[in-house]
Amino acid sequence: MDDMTLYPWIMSNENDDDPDVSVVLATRPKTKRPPLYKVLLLNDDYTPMEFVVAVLERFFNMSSAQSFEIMLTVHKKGVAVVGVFSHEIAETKVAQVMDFARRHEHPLQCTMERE
Ligand code: TYC
Repeated sequence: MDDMTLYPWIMSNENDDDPDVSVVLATRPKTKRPPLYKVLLLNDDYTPMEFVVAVLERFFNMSSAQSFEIMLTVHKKGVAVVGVFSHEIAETKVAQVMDFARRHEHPLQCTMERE
C-alpha cells in the first residue's frame, strides 16, 4: 500500500483550489428581515378623547387603561407610536383608523413611517 492509500489527506487537495467548495464556504445565507413601520397617531384640537380611546381599543387591541394613557400622551406631546408592524399591516391599520375617523367626521390623523 502506498502513502496515498494510507493517508489520503497528505496528497489530496481538500478544497482550497476547488471553486465550487470555496464558493459555498464563503457564502453566508442572507436572512434579511423585512423593514418594520411605526404607526403614529397625531393630536388635533377637535377629535373627542373618548373617540381616540375607542380607536386604540378597536384597532390596536389595547385595554381601556392603556388606550387612555396613549391618548393622553398624544394629547400632551402631539404624537405617539401606537404600534410597529410589517408594511402591509401598518398600511391596513392606517387605512382603518382614517376611514373610521372620516366616517365619524373627526379630523383624527394616523400615519406610518419606516422604523
Ligand atoms: N386633543 C384632543 C382633545 O382635546 C384629544 C385628542 C387626543 C385628539 C389624541 C387626537 O390623537 C388624538 N379633544
